[in-house]
Amino acid sequence: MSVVFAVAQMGPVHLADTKEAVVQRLIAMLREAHGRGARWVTFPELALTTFFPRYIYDTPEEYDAFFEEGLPSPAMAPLFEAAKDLRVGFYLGYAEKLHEGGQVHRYNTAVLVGPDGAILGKYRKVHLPGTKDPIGDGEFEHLEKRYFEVGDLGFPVFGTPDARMGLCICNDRRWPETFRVMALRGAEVFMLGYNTPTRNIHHPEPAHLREFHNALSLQSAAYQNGAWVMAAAKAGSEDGFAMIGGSCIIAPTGEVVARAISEDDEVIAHACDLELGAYIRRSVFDFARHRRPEHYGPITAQTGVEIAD
Ligand code: CDV
Repeated sequence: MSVVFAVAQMGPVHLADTKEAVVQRLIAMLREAHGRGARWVTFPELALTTFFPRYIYDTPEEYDAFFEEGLPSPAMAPLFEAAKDLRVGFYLGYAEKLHEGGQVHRYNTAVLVGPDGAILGKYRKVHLPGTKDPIGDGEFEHLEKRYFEVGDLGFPVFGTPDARMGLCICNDRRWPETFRVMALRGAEVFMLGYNTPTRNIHHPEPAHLREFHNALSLQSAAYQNGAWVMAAAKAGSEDGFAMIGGSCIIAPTGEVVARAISEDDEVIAHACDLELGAYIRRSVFDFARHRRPEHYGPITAQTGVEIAD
């Protein structure tokens, strides 16, 4: 069965841009994707605002404007309505704030909404990169550990009439555990958004490696799990801070079948044959026949390296 999936890459969102204007850009891309036959669209991580963890804020009064409360939040509502009208499902990354158990929680979240407008579920980012406190020696920070809690929903997979879909966010794609857990839950399609600065603040490396590691992580995830990958970047220079593009759709063979060529708003789409993944999961990556979990203990028992001898 073939299903058309689209990935909607975003160009920069500047600090001065309003959420209303950003949502209109998302709706324009949703319409384009629908015009190209898409049933599902993947939008980027933290799609409604600039990538604010690069900045230092000290109080919720300073950073709460980047967060959304309720689903849909007032800012997102026009996108939800347009998608329901067009009968297109979507993945959307956003900063989530909620009150639970008398406490306020903030997560880096993605929601999956079905073509009928039903909220199928959420994912909250597990692998938060960067630091809690500013490093202070670069031209920007990466303070996700300051603004977000570690996600508490694991790596969920949602069944839909079109495919079983697993969600993750940005840095999660560098960790193979992310995809294997979703694959063991029967994911046939992985959806993810990302904001990846062109410069690595932790150690200097050539800029081309950022694109290479993005593609390497995604292509291996697709192949090793026999799943399609939908990866949506927020790209280009946000108020002078450059981020990679390279949004792509990857087949379960690990081959890139569509790739954005710009660092702007750009829709790519592909008719994805789900049988291609099923074939790989019946052969070389038939987990039930070939996996050896009795030898995988350290993966869940340890965080860092432990040397016994
Ligand atoms: N938003 C991210 O998670 N960005 C990370 C950067 C900081 C390395 C990424 O993995 O692309």
